[in-house]
Amino acid sequence: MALKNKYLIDLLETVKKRNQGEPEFIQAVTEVIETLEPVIEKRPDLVEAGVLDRLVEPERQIVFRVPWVDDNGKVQVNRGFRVQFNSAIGPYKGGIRLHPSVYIGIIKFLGFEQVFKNSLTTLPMGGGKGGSDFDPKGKSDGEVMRFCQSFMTELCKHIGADTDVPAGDIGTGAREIGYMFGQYKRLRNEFTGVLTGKGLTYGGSLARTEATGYGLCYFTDEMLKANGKSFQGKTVVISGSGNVAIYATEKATALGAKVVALSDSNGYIYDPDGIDLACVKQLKEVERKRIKEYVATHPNATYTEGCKGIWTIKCDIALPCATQNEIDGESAEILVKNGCWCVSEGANMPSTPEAINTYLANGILYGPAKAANAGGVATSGLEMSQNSERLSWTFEEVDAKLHGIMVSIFKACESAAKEYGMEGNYMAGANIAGFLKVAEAMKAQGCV
Ligand code: NDP
Ligand code: 2IT
Repeated sequence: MALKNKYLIDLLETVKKRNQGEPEFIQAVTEVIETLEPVIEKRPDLVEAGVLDRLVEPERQIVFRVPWVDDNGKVQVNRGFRVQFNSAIGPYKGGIRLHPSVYIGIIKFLGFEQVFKNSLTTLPMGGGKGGSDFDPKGKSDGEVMRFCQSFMTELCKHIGADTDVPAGDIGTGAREIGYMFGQYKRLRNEFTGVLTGKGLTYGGSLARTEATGYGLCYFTDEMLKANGKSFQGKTVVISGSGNVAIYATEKATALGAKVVALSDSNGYIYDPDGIDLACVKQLKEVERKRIKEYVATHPNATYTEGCKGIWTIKCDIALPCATQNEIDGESAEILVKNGCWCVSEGANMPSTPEAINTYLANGILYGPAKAANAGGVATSGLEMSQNSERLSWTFEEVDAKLHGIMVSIFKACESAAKEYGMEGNYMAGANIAGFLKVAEAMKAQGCV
């Protein structure tokens, strides 16, 4: 999409100049600015208040050394990040990513998207993200614990239940959150809801583990229904085999679909009989093994090296649940050619701009990440509520609230897209609806 508005063209130029060497952040900002053009034309007051100029600059960025000692007694050093992007509508909120590819540009793109996503949830949460280039893969529990304790020793100075509340993301699950929570409590002598995704014995919420994958399917189901379709009897391909992929598989299957493929960064499995999720949970959640082990016990299934090939499998619905830019223009073309008619995003920014253009040009039902995967952080918001009132809700209560929130997010995307003349473009709808609440709050609070 080519921008026509001079103010937005100049703003994007400034963002590109100021954030050189951070292509993922520039990609995320470009998509939002492009879809906000009709809003900006209608709302000169927001331009006057400098809302967008402020929105593209994080409120605060913290970068720190994370030294820890490995099992051989050797000192290791990683780099830690927390980007506190926007607190207009609530305390900063967003996950912590532990992956060797992490650098400031990844954390900034994730923090920027989190601002809009959290706004869409209807809950009072600002946007933030953190992480480190530490790779938990192949590390012992002791090494992971020492890393997490060191990471939190610095991070604890910058977060708090009413300031900034981190959670999980790639490489950060219940184990890591537990070690971080323990260290925070010890350093601050405070038992508060400073992290979400906690274990159920110390303040975690039921259904938070399932929330992102379930929420993705609730959102997608609503999008399908609005277009006269459903999951029933459909073939689904899901990338990744981590937290989001596993619970998306569980819910899509419960809604009547057959999930035939999963992946990790080494390759993908294809099971024409439908994925045996109990086996995947055992392999990934308990044994921390690779997805290729699945075929050892499933003779009808095949394993193929390389993760990109998963998009060549014929399907009705594709749910990318691994990482950013995992579907490029070429993969999107193959999906369309093979008859795929719906792509809904569990991962953050899994589709390149070329892939998105291919979806839109071919009338694919496209559920954008900021809306489709918001169920995780929404349930984190529900965990914060439970922590504040020192009560725990039942699984059914949390799940029903999550379902209601995902339906309302779909409706917000649908109606914003329609109002601004882009009916059916839920990406534009998500960006616009997410933006407007934050923009009004920023304008009301003055130039801060
Ligand atoms: P996990 O760490 O549990 O799983 C990540 C999965 O994606 C693994 O199968 C991993 O494979 C694969 N993966 C990670 N990086 C790459 C890569 N560079 N190339 C190919 N495959 C890769 O993370 P989650 O399931 O929590 O997160 C998945 C996605 O969902 C991320 O984009 C995350 O930001 C997003 N998300 C997560 C939420 C949550 O609540 N957890 C909420 C909203 C979005 P391998 O094991 O080989 O690394
Ligand atoms: O990308 C995301 O929304 C998350 N990783 C979840 C963040 C959270 O605070 O639950």
